Amino acid sequence: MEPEPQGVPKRRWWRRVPVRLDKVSSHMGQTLRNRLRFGQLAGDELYEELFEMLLGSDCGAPMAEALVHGLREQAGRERLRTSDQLIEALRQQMLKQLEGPNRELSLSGSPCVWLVAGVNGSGKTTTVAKLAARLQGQGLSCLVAASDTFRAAAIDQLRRMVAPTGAELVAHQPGADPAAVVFDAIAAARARGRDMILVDTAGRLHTKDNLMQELGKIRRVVAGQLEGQPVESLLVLDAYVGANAIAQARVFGEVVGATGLVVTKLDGSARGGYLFQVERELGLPVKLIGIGEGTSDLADFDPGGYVGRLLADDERVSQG
Ligand SMILES: Nc1nc2c(ncn2[C@@H]2O[C@H](COP(=O)(O)OP(=O)(O)OP(=O)(O)O)[C@@H](O)[C@H]2O)c(=O)[nH]1
Ligand SMILES: [Mg+2]
Repeated sequence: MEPEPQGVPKRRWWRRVPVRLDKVSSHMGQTLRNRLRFGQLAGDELYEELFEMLLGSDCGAPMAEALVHGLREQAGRERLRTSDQLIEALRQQMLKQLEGPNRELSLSGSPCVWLVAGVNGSGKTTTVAKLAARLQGQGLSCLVAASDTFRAAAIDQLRRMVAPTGAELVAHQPGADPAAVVFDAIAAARARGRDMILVDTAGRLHTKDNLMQELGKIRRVVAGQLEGQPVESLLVLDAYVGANAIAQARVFGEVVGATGLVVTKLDGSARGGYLFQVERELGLPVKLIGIGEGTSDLADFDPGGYVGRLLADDERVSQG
């Protein structure tokens, strides 16, 4: 018997990986900086235009309003005048909206199970492969459960993407019971002493009820085998789809007991503000962001770096 609880050493292996956020659009920040710098914006017009820019970046109206209101108040109170002062105040307002939630990914449990769910095409399978690559790279052995048995091609896609990561795949035939795949993955992880199980799930089924029942069953199997698990149920959202996906995501999130969000396809999307909106609307922390199709294009969501990118901090540097 190990005297030390399982999972404690694992936690040390999960290191925050700094990923450059160059691929996240800084269009809004660039425009704002330029217009402020050339004195094109002042007074009411500044706040109206900022509101429009925030809406355009997909922050959602309530969040855009909160940010503009907060900035306006701070600017008055602190008598802010220069473009740099205003940008700094906007940064503080944005960070205030993002502070609070715990964005850590739990590694507890032996094996530790992470479930990945979300509407079709949002990037679940790609995210599972990215997580496998990252965890394997940090010395954690992963089993990937191919629980999207709905489409034959889904299992092949997962096999292809996971193979280079060194993680092992547990798969059944197309059409098999997705919960049975998870059951086998747990047995295999125990027998082989693997650290983690990553579960890829289907995004579509014939009916929504069917899908929801299936996800509920997967959760029950995991909970029955490993008390209190899965420790992470990650809900994947596509930044390109934006606000339309939120209602659907809410239903998924409730069924899988979501612990956090993964927002994918932020690379090149002008909808960088979407993260503010999903956190507010879904009441869940964004834990990871997808910034490309490659297996290394996954970043921890770090509010400071992210807001800096949105506000085009590199523009400030290039201005000297
Ligand atoms: N640009 C970009 N593309 C991404 C990202 N994540 C996923 N994709 C692409 O999005 C498409 C769908 O990704 P999948 O991982 O298959 O999505 P899924 O949710 O598993 O899809 P279904 O299983 O059909 O529901 C693929 O073409 C991916 O390469 C990302 O962060 N950035
Ligand atoms: Mg998939």
